[in-house]
Amino acid sequence: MAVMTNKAFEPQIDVAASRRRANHDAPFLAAARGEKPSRRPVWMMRQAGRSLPEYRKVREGIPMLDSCFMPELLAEITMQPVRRHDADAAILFSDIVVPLKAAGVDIDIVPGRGPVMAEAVRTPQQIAALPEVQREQLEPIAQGISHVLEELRDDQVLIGFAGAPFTLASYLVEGGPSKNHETTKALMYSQPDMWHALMRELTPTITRFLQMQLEAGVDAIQLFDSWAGYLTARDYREFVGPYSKQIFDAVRPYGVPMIHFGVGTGELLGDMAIAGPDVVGVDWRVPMDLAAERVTAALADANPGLAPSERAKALQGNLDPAVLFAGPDAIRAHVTRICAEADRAVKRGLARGHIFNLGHGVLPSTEPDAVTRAFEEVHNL
Ligand code: 1CP
Repeated sequence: MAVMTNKAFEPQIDVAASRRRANHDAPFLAAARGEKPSRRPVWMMRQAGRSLPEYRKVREGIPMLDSCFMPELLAEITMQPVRRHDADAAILFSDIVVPLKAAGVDIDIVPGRGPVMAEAVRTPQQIAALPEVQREQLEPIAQGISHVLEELRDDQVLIGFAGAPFTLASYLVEGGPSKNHETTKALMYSQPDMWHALMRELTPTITRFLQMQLEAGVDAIQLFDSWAGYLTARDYREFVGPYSKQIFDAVRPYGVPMIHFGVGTGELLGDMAIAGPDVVGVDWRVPMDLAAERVTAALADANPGLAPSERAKALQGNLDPAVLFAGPDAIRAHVTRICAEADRAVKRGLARGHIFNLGHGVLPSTEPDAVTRAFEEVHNL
């Protein structure tokens, strides 16, 4: 069926309210914009939390979702990996379910498991009853962002984020983490109207979560569609991509780099680029130069009028998180290979720049020193 736009969804853009800093020389921003960075920027998904002893110490006795609403604590956790690893970007310590929690949805993060719903969302009534988050409900996070910005150096950036509608919907429909996302897909295939209604309910809340972060001063945003890789390109185009595109369209006026990432999305890279980000995140399964070819080919196909330079996006990625367990020689070899692949794409005009990252998040048992070493290798190249 055709995707209906939500008539009630008219995002209130307040670019003037943004408290962004003037950090134009930050390597992250240069790479994202296709300028030459003073060094290759690097940060890692899930760099905050999990693997760090200093994180486990400050979180002791505090439930995960409570910590996301404590301004000083969330700022401290956001800064820990930046101090330890000399990262070029901080990623806001939060979670993709935070806007739902803030809006009053009964959801918790269960240690060792992840987000779990008190009640899975599977009926039209439950979908219609999903609350839309209000700006005031997110105030502690805006305060936390201010604290982070006070501590970051001018050449470091703060990345805000949100979960994309599909990935968020998966937690709601399944009721928690899922291996195969079968209930979610069953809803999508058997009751498409209900699926689209769910997407339309989630899109404004996700947009508002990002707007709050942008107005509080984040320098870039990342839309995590972590589980989109479970879909075919055809399904992605019909059921998912249009809503992620609405979100990118809504926050583009803030003028900060926008990143789009999902796991196992080698077959979707082109469609995820078409949704409208400036930077495409690549998981570790696809070499960076091949990823660049897929992105530019899809954009050229979708819009034959685009100049070749407009087709090239910046790329982010793509070290396999498992390599961090393989010792210094393997880390150096893989970092060198990935940077060479990305540089090749840039030289051929297929990518605007490279932001080094993992192909997915830092695994909880990763040795923090291995992470520091990988950051050094990237900076020393
Ligand atoms: O008690 C704890 O420490 C809980 C573990 C934890 C942490 C540290 C969860 C539960 N979330 C987070 C923080 C978090 N979540 C961050 C900030 C930290 C950083 O990146 O450095 C971010 C960006 C997220 C985003 C997130 N949450 C995603 C998208 C990123 C990805 O990994 O693909 C997803 C899918 C979630 C859901 C989630 N939250 C937590 C867990 C364990 C999970 C995954 C569960 C599953 O497998 O479905």
